[in-house]
Amino acid sequence: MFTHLNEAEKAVHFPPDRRLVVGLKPRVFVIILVLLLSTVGVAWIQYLIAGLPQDPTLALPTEAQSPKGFPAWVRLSHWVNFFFLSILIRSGLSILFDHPRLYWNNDCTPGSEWARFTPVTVPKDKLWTAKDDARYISPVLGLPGYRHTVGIARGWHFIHVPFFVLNGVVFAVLLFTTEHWKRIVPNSWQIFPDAWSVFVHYATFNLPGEPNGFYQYNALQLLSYFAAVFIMAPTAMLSGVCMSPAVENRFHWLPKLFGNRQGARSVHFLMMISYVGFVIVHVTMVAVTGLTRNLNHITIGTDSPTDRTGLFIASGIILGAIAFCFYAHWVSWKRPRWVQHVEAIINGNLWKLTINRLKPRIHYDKKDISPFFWPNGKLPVSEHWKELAKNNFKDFKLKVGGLVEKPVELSLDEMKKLGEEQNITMHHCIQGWSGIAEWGGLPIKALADLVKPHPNVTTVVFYSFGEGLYGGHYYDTHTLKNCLKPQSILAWEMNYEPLPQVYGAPLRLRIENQLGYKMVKWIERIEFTETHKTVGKGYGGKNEDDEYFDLIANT
Ligand SMILES: Nc1nc2c(c(=O)[nH]1)N[C@H]1C(S)=C(S)[C@@H](COP(=O)(O)O)O[C@H]1N2
Ligand SMILES: [Mo]
Repeated sequence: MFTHLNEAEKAVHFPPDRRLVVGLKPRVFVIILVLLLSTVGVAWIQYLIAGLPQDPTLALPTEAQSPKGFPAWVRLSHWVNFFFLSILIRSGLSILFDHPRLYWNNDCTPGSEWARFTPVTVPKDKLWTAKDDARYISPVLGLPGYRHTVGIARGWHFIHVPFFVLNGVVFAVLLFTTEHWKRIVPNSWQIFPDAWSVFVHYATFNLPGEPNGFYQYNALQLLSYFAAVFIMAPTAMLSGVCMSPAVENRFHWLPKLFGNRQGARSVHFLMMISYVGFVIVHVTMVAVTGLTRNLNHITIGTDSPTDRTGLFIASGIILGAIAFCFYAHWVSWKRPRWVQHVEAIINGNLWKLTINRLKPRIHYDKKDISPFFWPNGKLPVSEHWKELAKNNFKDFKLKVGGLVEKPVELSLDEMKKLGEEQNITMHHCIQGWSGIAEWGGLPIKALADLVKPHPNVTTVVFYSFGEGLYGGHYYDTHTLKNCLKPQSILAWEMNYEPLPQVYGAPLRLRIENQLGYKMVKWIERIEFTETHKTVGKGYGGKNEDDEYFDLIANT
């Protein structure tokens, strides 16, 4: 299947070290222990001292309840949700493993993570880039799995997000326009003590009476369904949105709901874990409380305890979803451009109307500057760059040309005379890490004013001295519009010092609403053009060409 990959690609995707290690900070174990003690522990104490509480399920009416049963829209959205959720979780895992560490702090300093999924301790004595840090995940768990497949994984994730949200919204609307909301929304405080009593039963292995789900759920079940629909899903959606650089830059207060941007990423992960936990318990309960009847409820909407139709249909749906997983792998490896294009068609258009219009704002000041900043990309091997570096780039001349009235070549000193802007901003890498730094340099607007692009120019190409992950010149493109937004600069300064080589000397790009891979480092020359389609392979950048990163920034 992988014969079409070249050696460099195989080396990245199938590294020799494929260990999967889960490391948690000791305080995480303490929290888990406290959670267990305050629930299961207390349930046992109550059971041993006061005996089993009365089973509230016995007091529930068994039939003739209204609303009852499972209308077609409930059944349909349930299975649609199952399908989307499985794709979102599996592609999310692939994304997570591209930066296998979770933090509550914005700087992502190695060692400060509360959870890690890598055995690697970041070496201090050599350059260890964020891409070096990416881990392997089995394709059984991840979509597409393997290592450093974040571009394709994001494709799958984002293609399904709008439909997952839409399915949820349609479900919620129908729930409240019919009376079915009463089935999963608590309407009396009594539900909480009742749910606790049911929980004491389960926790002490005394199965409570089982109401027929066609008419009633027990109190704990009702609360779990409520949480899955009205707490976990919205929290997952909100924390997902908060990871967008454009959203963090414009609506800084939103990620703050989760502490900060990395808090949002951690919560997003915790929602995934909650869903996995929910699905395990849910499926187990469906199986042990009358599989055949339960599956008739949720597939054909009847209450027959013997008819096998539901069982067959549900098995068919699950097999279909598994078959789709195989198909998705085939697409991921044989037709990755499809994923990239479909994502661009769906999300590109959505984003064009929404977050691509946002302008970044400044929120950070000196005290927020990160003590650590993950580097990414390989230092240029070009002799020309090395020569220039020896002399601190005194002989460097930035070439600016293309469809402009007045092409120029500028030294760093000449650029400094044109103007300087200093901004403290947050960097968002597509892999998941972030960092806050000060960047000083020339607003691209000043450069555009100088060279005067033709009226038909829409795109600016930034060529690097450096190479891409799989070789070949690194470059990326931006819309002229993005280049003219506030804080779009060519930076020669980082944290009030000359830009270090690792971080892109002599010049690097800062276009704040974009992800890190669009911020070309070691810039050699700039070209104003009508389209990105004639540059490189034509997808808008080295990562878009070779790693199938999102095309949406250029729409
Ligand atoms: N020339 C070049 N520029 C590059 C890259 C690269 O590999 N080569 N990597 C990009 C990525 S993926 C990120 S996240 C940022 C990292 O910038 P930093 O090293 O300052 O953190 O640089 C971007 N610019
Ligand atoms: Mo990145």
